[in-house]
Amino acid sequence: MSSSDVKHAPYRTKKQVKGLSLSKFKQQQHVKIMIIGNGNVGKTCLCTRLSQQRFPGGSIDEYVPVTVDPCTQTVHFPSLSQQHSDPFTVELIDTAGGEYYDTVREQTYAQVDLILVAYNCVDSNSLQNVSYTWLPEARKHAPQTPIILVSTKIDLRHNQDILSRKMKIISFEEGEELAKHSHCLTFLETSALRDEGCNDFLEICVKAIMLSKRTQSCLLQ
Ligand SMILES: Nc1nc2c(ncn2[C@@H]2O[C@H](COP(=O)(O)OP(=O)(O)O)[C@@H](O)[C@H]2O)c(=O)[nH]1
Ligand SMILES: [Mg+2]
Repeated sequence: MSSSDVKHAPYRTKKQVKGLSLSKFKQQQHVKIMIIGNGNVGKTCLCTRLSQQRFPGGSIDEYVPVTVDPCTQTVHFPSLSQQHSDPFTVELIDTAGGEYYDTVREQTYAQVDLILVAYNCVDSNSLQNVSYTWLPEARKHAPQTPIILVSTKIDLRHNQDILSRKMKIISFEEGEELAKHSHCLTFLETSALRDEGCNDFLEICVKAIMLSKRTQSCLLQ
């Protein structure tokens, strides 16, 4: 099936996705999520924040890793536990560029329930590559899989160095516009460093997956 034949669930705001009740959905206890985007946009730091509730190395200066190993974790969402008595597991798969990693990444697309496409909100090149590289690659290998567009490092919008260098700062509205236009399911902004937009991030991912599965099963009937 080519990507043009696929009907994706319509764009929803973060609030709309978060407000969904999981009890409406056929339950799936284990989901797999991968993250893609330019090198250095903060994918590994976001995965570490989401899975281990910390920033790698503790601070920017001590930062080392290129990728984190795929990590499966049981997620306890306060708002989900009332709707869900069984534990819910989310497997987060980090990725990187380079020849070896390209093959691994391409093989991973077929296995995941959701793709996070990340860009850094003070790096226009990383945003351009969302349209030129990452969304086309994701749609090619996984035409039906829902995508969430993710803006990273939003703490840098207030960084004195960035402000004094008059660098272009990509706004929430610009990110949301691209997400709508590209048929992403929603748009989320994060700072792994300052732990902003991270504590309900996986809850929204899980709800986005369920929403997308429901849309696709309705379309098949
Ligand atoms: N200011 C800021 N820096 C970050 C944040 N997340 C990651 N970084 C820094 O950005 C660089 C690249 O991060 P990394 O997670 O390795 O990017 P990846 O190549 O996309 O996996 C590192 O120097 C991190 O310390 C963030 O939320 N805020
Ligand atoms: Mg990395």
